[in-house]
Amino acid sequence: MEKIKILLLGIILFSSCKNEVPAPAPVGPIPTENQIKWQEMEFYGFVHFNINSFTNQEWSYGDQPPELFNPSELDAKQWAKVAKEAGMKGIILTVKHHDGFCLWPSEFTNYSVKNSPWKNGEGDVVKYLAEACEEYGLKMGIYLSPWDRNHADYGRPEYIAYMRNQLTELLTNYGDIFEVWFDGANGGDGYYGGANETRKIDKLNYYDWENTYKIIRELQPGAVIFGHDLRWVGNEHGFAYETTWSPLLKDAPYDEKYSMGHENGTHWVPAESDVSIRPGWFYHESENDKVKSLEHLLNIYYKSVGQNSTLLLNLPVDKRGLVHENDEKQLKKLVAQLKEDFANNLALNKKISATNVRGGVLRFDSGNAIDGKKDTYWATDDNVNKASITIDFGEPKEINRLVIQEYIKLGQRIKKFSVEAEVNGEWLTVDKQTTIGYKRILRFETLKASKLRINIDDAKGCILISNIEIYNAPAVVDAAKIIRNKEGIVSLDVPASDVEVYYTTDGEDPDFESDKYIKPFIVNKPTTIKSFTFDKATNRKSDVVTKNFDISKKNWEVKIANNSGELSAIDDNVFSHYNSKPGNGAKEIVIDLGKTESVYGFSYTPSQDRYPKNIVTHYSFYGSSDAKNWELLSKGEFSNIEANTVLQKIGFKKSFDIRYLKLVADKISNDSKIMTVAEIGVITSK
Ligand code: FUL
Repeated sequence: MEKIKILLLGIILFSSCKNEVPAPAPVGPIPTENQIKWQEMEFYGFVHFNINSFTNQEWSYGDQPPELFNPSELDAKQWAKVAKEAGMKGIILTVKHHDGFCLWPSEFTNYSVKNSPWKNGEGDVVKYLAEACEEYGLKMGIYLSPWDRNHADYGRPEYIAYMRNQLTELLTNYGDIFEVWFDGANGGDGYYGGANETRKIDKLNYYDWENTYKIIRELQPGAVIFGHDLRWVGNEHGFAYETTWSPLLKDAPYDEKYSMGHENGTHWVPAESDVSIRPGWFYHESENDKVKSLEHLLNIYYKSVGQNSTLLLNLPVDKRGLVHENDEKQLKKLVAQLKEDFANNLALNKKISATNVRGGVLRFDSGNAIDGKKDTYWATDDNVNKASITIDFGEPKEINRLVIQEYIKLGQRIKKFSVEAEVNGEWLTVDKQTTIGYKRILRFETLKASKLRINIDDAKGCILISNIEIYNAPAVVDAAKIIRNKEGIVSLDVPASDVEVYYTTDGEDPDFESDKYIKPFIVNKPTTIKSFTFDKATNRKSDVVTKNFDISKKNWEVKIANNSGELSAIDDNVFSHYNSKPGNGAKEIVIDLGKTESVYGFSYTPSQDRYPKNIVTHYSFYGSSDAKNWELLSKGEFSNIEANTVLQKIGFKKSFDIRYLKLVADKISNDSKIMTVAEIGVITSK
């Protein structure tokens, strides 16, 4: 009896000793509770809606009359329902965009819904959204543009008091706010209470951010602040980098490295990827057929949520005050596909082992990585920053996705990792990557593997993995790329050869009765092409993709440019671009259309490079019948073109008959002396 007692005591002592293996110490900066809650939201929605939704603009000057704001059937519950069904966890609303128009009846300005005809000035979009979010279990965030092109005091100290008063109203009257978004576009020309001038501000100091943030901390202690608690990912395509660190050197220059975060970062400032479901942020009827394809949306998801970032996906609410049915349809496809992709976790309840387990205790065992609990993790001993973890499926399984998560509460650590699979008794390298962070999702060719091994090849300290999931996602069929060359020859390109491509040229949706694509064909006049791909092997169809062409550029010539490569501006290929050279004529280009055309507008596409430079931000557009006498047909800005480098379409009030066109760059990004043009086009049909 005595012996058994001693044995039992020994076991207890032994295991309590083992339990005393301490958790690893944090490495580098660590997230706050708020940042963790926010990161775990993963996917949430943006709603861009305001006066621009009624004027077909991306940015307005601050002078549009409030009378224009008049949604016929605004229903914030519809927005919330769509967002909820798409798996979003919250909605951030543009309560005030750069034009200064307020979606709530602010006490501090007349430029708001209270002076619009909508609900006789009694409406409050922010309130309706707060109620809708509450009903659908979503969190609400606000986008409050610091730049206000309407306000007379913008640029002066008085404006800061105005901005803070508004912030106080918003953070007091509408319940819990999860994120406050302050846009980076600040200062420039505007209405400014009638002054109609350009006002520059010092972005870093003008807003006295430190004291502005204090208001948020006090009124909404649970909120995170964009640009402070989290960072912009550096593009508006919705893609984070493969290497994405949440730690950041806050004062480092704002460049690509900043967007990727810093391995030696001193502050925890994770990335947020923002993108619109359409080319523009605001609603434009002409973009109803430009809603991103399933394939595109999936890519965005995998490159944001799957690359240690959150995804903020914008829904441009339309003139009715509703999320358009086309956007809703695409979201439904996305959520259905994601459900399929992550339907059956093949790592669950499988045999798992690691080359090192911290202190050899259960608390840090490899099994913690597949137990479905976010607060347990596999950890290694302090001196071990290189180790492997292997999942044994017991029998060969088809796999093509790996989800892996670090236990970020103690910092982001992993610098390098690789994945291997055992296929037919042989180990193959599946992928070699860098960071993991909160979540990394790898997509790879389907393999029939009996084991999967993840090698952490380098880390900033010992290794902490809280989750591993493995899936076999169904293949998605890629839609064809619809391309036209300068000669007007259209091809529908698909990456795989064993698929069928169907298309229409009359704007109708294609089906199996439509033309089957066999060889390139000519399109010289304004035409809408719609196409889908069908994969017989899987019996799956791609999304329908749409491309609108205007007249072909077959007979076009660049008449005046100051550098070679000028044909790139009119080759119907946005991926090539013309660069002017410094000096005379650097800021203009003249094109001969070959014959007189009746034009209703023109288009400009800036360089599609990852980090485009020399973008025309303000233009003058002229037409002529003889290239001597020029008439100014339009002058203005390409709103938000620096951040969102999409095709810009400018319509005229009436049509003009012109043989020659001239685009003059009145202003170029970064005050550059040269310009780039990926493509110039004309609009010949209304
Ligand atoms: C940009 C703004 O200028 C756009 O209009 C849009 O609101 C986007 C989310 O941020 O910088």
